[in-house]
Amino acid sequence: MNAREWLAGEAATPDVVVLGAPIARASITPVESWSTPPAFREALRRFPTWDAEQSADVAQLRVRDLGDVQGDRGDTDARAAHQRLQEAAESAARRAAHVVVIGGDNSLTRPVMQGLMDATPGPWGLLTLDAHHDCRPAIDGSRNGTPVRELIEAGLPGERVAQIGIHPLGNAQEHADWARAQGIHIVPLHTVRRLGMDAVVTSSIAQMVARGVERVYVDFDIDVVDRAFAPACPASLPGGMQPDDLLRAAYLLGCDPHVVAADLCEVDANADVNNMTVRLMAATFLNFCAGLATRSRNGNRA
Ligand SMILES: [Mn+2]
Repeated sequence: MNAREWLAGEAATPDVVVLGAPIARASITPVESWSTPPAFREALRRFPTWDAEQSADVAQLRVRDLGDVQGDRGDTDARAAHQRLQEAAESAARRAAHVVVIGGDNSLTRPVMQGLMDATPGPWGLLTLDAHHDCRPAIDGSRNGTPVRELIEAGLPGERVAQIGIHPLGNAQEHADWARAQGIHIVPLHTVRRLGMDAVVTSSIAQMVARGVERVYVDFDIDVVDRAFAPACPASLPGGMQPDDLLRAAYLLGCDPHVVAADLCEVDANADVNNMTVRLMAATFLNFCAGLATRSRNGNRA
């Protein structure tokens, strides 16, 4: 069985549900990221369910793909699609302990996390793997550069946000200053390189837990990865994260009992080169799921 066949299984009581979010209208750069959820599913055909390094088989997880939420291609902006996504995320959270959303542009993070928080109120934290702070002010509504600011302004305490992989040339100073002033735990790329991904994931989660976080939502913005490996991300940069570090982070976060949900975003499959970005996205998802499978094998279901 390949990973595509696994995802097509129709578990009645799933451990993890998957939702596609084919949206693109909120992207600051015009993109066709509505094309990515189907390309992501196809890319899974290239992978087995077995992860030899972790000795984990994602097929041990009961999965249910709920399909794609209606996107925003027929709309003039993303507002209606964001509302649909928020409702879909809320109802997905009632079906399974874990929810994974496949974007779509990064504006999805705000409505999806809000839907999950509506379903399960409590002290949530947000951990991003992203070259950018996504702390632009939402003057023109929700965009792919605004979700972290919107969530904080809606009440998520900044000290319950951690950002791994911030790129030195990825952000305006005013947005970085705003992020710092909110108390966001910021881990720049050079710190990832100096300390290693295991150390920064462990310390980021520990920081959030020390600040009262019980449930962690992870935003995997694939543009955290070096542009040479992520050409389909409109805002990926040279000098970015190495793919193996992203994959390691995905596995570690899947293993962590605080982590309950994730999104993978910012890939425009129609702009990809030799499927390399979409396959990286698929591998990130599989590493996250291998972590979830390891967690349940260890009897540590969150
Ligand atoms: Mn982003």
